Amino acid sequence: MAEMAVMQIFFTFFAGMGILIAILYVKVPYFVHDFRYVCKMLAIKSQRMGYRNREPFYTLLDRFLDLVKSQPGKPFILFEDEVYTYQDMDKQSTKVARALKECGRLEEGDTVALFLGNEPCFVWLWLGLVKLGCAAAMLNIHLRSRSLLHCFNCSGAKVLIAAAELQGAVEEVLPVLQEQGVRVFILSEACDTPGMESLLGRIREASDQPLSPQVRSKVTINSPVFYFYTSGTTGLPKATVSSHNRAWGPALLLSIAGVTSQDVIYIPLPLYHSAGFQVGLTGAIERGITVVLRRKFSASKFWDDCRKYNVTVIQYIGETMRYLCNAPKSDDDKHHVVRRAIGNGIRADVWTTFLERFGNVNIKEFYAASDGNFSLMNYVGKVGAVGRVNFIHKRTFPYALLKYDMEREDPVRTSEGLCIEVPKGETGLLVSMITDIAPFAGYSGNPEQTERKRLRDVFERGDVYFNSGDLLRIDMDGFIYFQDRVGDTFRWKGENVATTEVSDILTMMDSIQDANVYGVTVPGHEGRIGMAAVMLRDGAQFDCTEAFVHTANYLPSYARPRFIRIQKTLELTGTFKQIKAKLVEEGFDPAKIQEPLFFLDEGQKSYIPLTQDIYKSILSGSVKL
Ligand SMILES: *[C@@H]1O[C@H](CO)[C@@H](O)[C@H](O)[C@H]1NC(C)=O
Ligand SMILES: CC(=O)N[C@H]1CO[C@H](CO)[C@@H](O)[C@@H]1O
Repeated sequence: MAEMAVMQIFFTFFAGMGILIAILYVKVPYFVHDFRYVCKMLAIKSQRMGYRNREPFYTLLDRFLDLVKSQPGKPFILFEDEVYTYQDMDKQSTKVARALKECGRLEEGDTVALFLGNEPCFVWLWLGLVKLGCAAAMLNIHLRSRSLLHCFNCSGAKVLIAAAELQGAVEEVLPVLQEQGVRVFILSEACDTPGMESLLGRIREASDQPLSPQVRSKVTINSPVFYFYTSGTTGLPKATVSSHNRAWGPALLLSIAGVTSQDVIYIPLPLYHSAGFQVGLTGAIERGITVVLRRKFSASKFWDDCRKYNVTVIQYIGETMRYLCNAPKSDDDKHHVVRRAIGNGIRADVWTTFLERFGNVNIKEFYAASDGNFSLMNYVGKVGAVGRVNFIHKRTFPYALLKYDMEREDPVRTSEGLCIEVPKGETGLLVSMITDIAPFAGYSGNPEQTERKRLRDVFERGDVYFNSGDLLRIDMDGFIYFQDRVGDTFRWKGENVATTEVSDILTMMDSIQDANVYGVTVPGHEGRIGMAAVMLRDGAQFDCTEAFVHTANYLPSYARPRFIRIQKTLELTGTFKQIKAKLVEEGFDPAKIQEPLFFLDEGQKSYIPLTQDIYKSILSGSVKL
């Protein structure tokens, strides 16, 4: 009898569970995905707690050194026809550390700026620096003159290491660097320029005997390990610092995205950006996998590389996915073993085309504010979304979409001075609460810019949120979609452009009194291309060639305004902010704009009048932008 009763209880229990699961399945169709994601997040959280609580705490370098012990012969970096195993990278980075300690007189806690493109030595230079307890500042290789000096200086570095092919760019700023007592090393065999030293020979001659961990004994969990640059809302780029502790956040994204220790990842993105370096490279170290590193993304070589190296995971940005879809079709399109793609910025139309054309690749789109402390991941694979509202995630990292006034470029406030959350389906400004577990480290040496990213009195007096500067939308099923950037930055060719930086450069010209810089969309292109409305000084002429030379000298190519329109006056808001919305809408169509309109022609090395013919060629894609 007792047995019967027990059976009955069991039966009722399981039937009840069955019904519950069935209800959940109908009512909450993504329950399984949500549940798995929450479990994964909890596992990651406890993994990080474990790293933190170890004595001494566990860093990415410790992880790398463990891999060197456990899998010394496994390839770590494949580059062109070169193969570097985990052990090779360890030895090479030890040589770097020894060479720099000696001839660079580096001390624990120093910062060194790296100015080089994707190549294996990027990785061993960084590892070498970490072995010395130093941090690396990753300079964008497109930086020149003033922006190069600015970025170098805001990291506080006293040493610069540059690739041989960038020697010219360094020579331009060398007098200033020398005044500041900066030591400059070039990655070449020999260097005749006074004030620069060649480094390769010294690395080669250094011993590969492991250094005593004593040389980095003062490193704490909060010591900086790298600086990346972002174009925040205004001004020149800002350095965001990452500590050993914070570095684990992006390094664990591959794990969250389901990458296993058997995978091979393809990184065609620049290592001086945090996507390529932190998510891709340090993520690979966290997983202990092989990295196929490419100097520069190439749509025509992409799949050949994937086949050649048996790549299983690719890293992307929206632009690279669009280039792949625009490339000529081939019978081999589905012939590869790529099973996962991780990145951000893929548009819904490209996503659909990509899957149709290249087969069943699981696309894990994420959203991250690298300077903030907030990320979302589309763990369901819903086309077009960057993430999904997840109750537990939202409780742990509170965030909201706020009603935003596009004209005033500020969140809308109630009569009490508080912000308003938009209802589902409407677009709003993403803000995330700054808390102990989601801190905002701010920008190195730039308290004013740091404060601008803090939004206060959002839902209560005294609360503080991180202002992402991004507009997002949540649909009825809880999927989150990226809509646009606001304020003073736009993206072009995968790079962020700060409009005030560009207008500062334009107004350095004698003829230009004021400049209003913004981005305009071009059909078939991701992001926005730079455009400026400028007002000339009284009696001044717009000198097309001078303007070209000036922007080419001071701005990286992606930030140069491709279109310039001359206005008699620049329109301002009541609070003296420049009005951009109307200009953005008017775009660069000469038929619509009566004012003088110019186009930056790279072939002619000058701005030239934008005619209807040129306009048409741009739209049809026959003029390359
Ligand atoms: C890729 O896989 C094939 C078949 O498994 C193997 O023969 C080849 O050596 C692999 N190539 C690389 C670079 O690992
Ligand atoms: C979402 C996110 O990246 N959160 C991280 C913010 O920083 C803290 C401390 O550095 C981490 O513990 C969180 O995981």
